[in-house]
Parts: sequence; structure tokens; C-alpha cells
Amino acid sequence: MQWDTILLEKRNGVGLITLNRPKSLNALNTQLIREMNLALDQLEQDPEIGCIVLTGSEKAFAAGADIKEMVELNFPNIYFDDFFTLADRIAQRRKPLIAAVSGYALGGGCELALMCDFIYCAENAKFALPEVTLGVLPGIGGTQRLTLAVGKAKAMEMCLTARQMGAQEAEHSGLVARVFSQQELLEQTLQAAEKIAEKSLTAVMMIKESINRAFEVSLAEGLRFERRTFHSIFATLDQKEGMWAFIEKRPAKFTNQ
Ligand code: DAK
Repeated sequence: MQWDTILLEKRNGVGLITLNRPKSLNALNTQLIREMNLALDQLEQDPEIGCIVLTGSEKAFAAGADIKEMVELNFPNIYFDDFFTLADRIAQRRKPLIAAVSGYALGGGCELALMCDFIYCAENAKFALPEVTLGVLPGIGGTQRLTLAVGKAKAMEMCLTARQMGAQEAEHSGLVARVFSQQELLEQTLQAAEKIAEKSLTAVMMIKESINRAFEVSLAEGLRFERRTFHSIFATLDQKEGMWAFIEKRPAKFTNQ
């Protein structure tokens, strides 16, 4: 497969997708979103892959949706266009997704990072939802996912003023899991992804599903979901392997069965 707007690599059970439109700071156009989804389809179907990393360049994870592509759209264009649906599909992936953010993660770029399961960032990262300065509002989940991540006060302030949030504040606010130097970011992210990929994919996917439940249902329903999921994992060979490996003092060899 020939990619024009992304790069796709595989390493030790990890799929790495690098956004690759350097001249426009990885602005998200329809082609890039389409290629990213095709790459994600491939990685989700690949039994060798247990975790996926999304990254950009040192200067920009992504500077937002492509304003030059959007400027002349009218209501029917944007209403019938599948950009939204394509973008929403990224958040519905079942394998774990980590965003490695260096530089700008603005608008749709910030929203893309927020669709991932967690974010690692470099010290130069800048997160913002500056749509208000363009006369629009965040449209791929920003008002919802940013609010869930950092709370109402910071989400309101960021969306209404377009202020950029730096790496340290993003970590303290719960937007990112960890901050690394620019040199270390990708290696550290890949190492974390490899650790995840070594685990039982069933357990990993059930953990992802259970944590995401916490954002959608009451505590009682979430606990019930977690409990039933826990019961069901005892039907897998990986549960036996993981526990016997501990008892026999050896590393577990998971088969995703
Ligand atoms: N779109 C298109 N081109 C972009 C871009 C963007 N978002 N961001 C940067 N570029 C291009 C610049 O136009 C410039 O191109 P040339 O002039 O060289 O041809 C090149 O990238 C380098 O940018 P700068 O010269 O501006 O570089 P600086 O270092 O000076 O500034 C910057 C970097 C990131 C601060 C600046 O480029 C900037 O402010 N960019 C725009 C950031 C922004 O406003 N992002 C939010 C976009 S709105 C949807 C729902 C939601 C959305 C879309 C659709 N649907 C429901 C369909 C989401 C909307 C957004 O994300």
C-alpha cells in the first residue's frame, strides 16, 4: 500500500503511524484521515499487533483540521461529508492507541490525541482548541473529551480563549499521562506500547473497554460490567497461562486464546 500522508511501520508487536504532511504541520485533511483509518484497519486485523502509536513530527503532532480544505465548505457539504464519521472511527478502535505528541496539537490535532487511550508528550507540546478564533467551535469531540480530561474550568477557558496549554500543565491537569524530553518521547512511547503488546490482548482490550465504560454509565453499572468481564476472562487460556507463569516463576507466554 502506498501512503501519501502517513508512514506506517511495525516493530515488536507495535504499529506506528506517523502523520506525514510536514508542509502543513500535519493538518488533517480528508485524505490523511482516510489513510489513517485504512492503516488502523490493517493494524487491528493484524494478529501480530497488540498496541498502536500515533505520532507526528517534532514541530507538530497536528495543527488541526485543514483550514484550506474547509474554508469554502457550506452546510450541505460538511453535513453530508464523511469527515466526521471517519474521525469518529478512530475513537472506536478496540486495540489500545497511544498518542505521542511533540509540538502543536491544535484543534482537530488535539481532538485526535484525545481520541487515543492515553497521551505521552514532549516538553515542547502545546495543546489548544483554537476553533473560536476561526469563528467555529471544536467539532470532533473537543468540548466533550477535553472536559472529561481536565474538568469544566480549564476546558471552558481553553475553548473560549484559545489559550495553548503546555506540557507540564497538561500533565498536572490529567490531559497527558507523562512528559518526556523531545529526544526520549518516541522511544519511551514505543517501549510502553511494546509492554502492552506483550500482554494478553484479551485482557488489554477488556481493560480498555471497562475504563471507557466509566465515562458512559453510572458507577453501579460500570462495576457490574467490570465484574462480568472479570468472570468471563476465566474462560481464556491466557488467564491460566498468566497465573501458572507466576506460580512457576517464569515469564508468561500469552496466545490471545
Ligand atoms: N490547516 C491548513 N494549513 C495549516 C494549518 C491548518 N490547520 N496549520 C498550519 N498550516 C500551514 C500554514 O498555512 C503554512 O502553510 P504555507 O503558508 O507555508 O503554505 C504552514 O502550515 C506552516 O504554518 P505557519 O507558517 O503558520 O507556521 P508557524 O510556525 O508560524 O505557526 C501555528 C504554527 C500552528 C501556530 C499556525 O500554523 C497556526 O495557528 N495554525 C492553525 C491552527 C488552528 O487554528 N488549528 C485549528 C484548525 S480548526 C469537522 C470538525 C472539526 C474540525 C474539522 C472538521 N467536521 C465536523 C467536518 C476541526 C477544526 C479545526 O481543527
